[in-house]
Amino acid sequence: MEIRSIKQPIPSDDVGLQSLLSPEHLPSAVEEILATTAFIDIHTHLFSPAFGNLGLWGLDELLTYHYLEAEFFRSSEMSPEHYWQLPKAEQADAIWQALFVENTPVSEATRGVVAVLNAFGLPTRGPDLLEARRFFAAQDLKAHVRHVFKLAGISEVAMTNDPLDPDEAPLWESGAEPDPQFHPVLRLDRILNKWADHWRVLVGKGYAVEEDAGGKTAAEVRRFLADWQARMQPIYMAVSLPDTFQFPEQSVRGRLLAEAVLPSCREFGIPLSLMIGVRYQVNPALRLAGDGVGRADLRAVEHLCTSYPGNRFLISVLSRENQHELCVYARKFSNLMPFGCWWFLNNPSIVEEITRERLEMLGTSFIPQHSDARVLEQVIYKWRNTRRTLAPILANAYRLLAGDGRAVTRIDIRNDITRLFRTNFMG
Ligand code: RAT
Ligand code: ZN
Repeated sequence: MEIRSIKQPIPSDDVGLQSLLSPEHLPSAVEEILATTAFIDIHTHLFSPAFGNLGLWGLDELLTYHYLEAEFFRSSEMSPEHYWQLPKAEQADAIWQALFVENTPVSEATRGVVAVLNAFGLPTRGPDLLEARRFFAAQDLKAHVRHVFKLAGISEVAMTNDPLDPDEAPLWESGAEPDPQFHPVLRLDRILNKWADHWRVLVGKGYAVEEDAGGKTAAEVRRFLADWQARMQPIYMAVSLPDTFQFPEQSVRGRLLAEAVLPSCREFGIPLSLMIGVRYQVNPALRLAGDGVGRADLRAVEHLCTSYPGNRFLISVLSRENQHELCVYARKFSNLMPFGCWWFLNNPSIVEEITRERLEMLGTSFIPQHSDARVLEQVIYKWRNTRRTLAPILANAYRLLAGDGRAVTRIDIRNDITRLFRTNFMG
């Protein structure tokens, strides 16, 4: 994987780094090392500036994040039908009014907006958004990206790039400029989950595929993936999957996974990311905010890891109830890398529970978090919250270890944090 690695030479004669830390110094040492290690954000919906309007940033996008839209309809009389007809700035105003003026923004997603405003020194409780809008309108995007990444403590992010997205594909086809801070990820949702709506698009692009995925379809999808591999140079392939996901399965998805996607990932030497447990469109009136969660049958993961030892799997499960099973499977299969506390799980109480469980069961062999940011500035609050939640968990793990007879040094902590937030992903 072509990821820049931050080499932080550790001076072997530095007494401060090598000395054993006493329990009272652990919290501050962990906090400091978390704050000074640049993380890799392995799953976002952000785009590099070369993708133009596809990349969301700024105040109106922050306020109309679908996590906030779901909360808005609980605190406003406005119907979804009315809301969707409004221009974006008016949607943002309505959300600000309902969730930030008429109510105290204590939820995770609302606090996030407050934290972003605060990071830029903007008012967090004003009756209107004039000053904030003026601030964002004055930013030069490229410089703003660098500033935001610095504030978030990240060196690079993974994008989500679906080659069948009609808005995005033409940009790749005309040669999107690579950006070392934004890594492409080949997203397969349209191919694997919505084949009936998209197989004709492949036919239109010259691939001899069939509706029932018969005939030469698997070979042709492999050819399609190879062409996109060459065009995008993705660092992994990815798909989100329903709570009902089964594998193996007599279905188009089962067949395309087994005969096209898995062999292609092996051929290109890249992992496959599976995000399992979405109940799609439980309330379609809410659009992007209308998906729910369901417990999945992780025997599908067991089968994948057993039957495809030559593939590497990055796996995130959306249901809280699936988290322990995922850790058990990770203990069985070294080609499985659990990652992130995804979407409805990205709240401090649940992140804490899942991270403690993973540390206890897997040591440092997992990836604690990704941001899933859809709007650039969200990485500021999401990574800030991750660091804040993880610091006491890690410090406590080291305190327990010291109690059992082994104190740690700053070098140990730095190695662990680098492994968790960088090298576990680089493979
Ligand atoms: O967290 C989210 O924003 C979800 O809407 C999904 O995008 C999910 O993260 C996904 O990548 O499918
Ligand atoms: Zn996502």
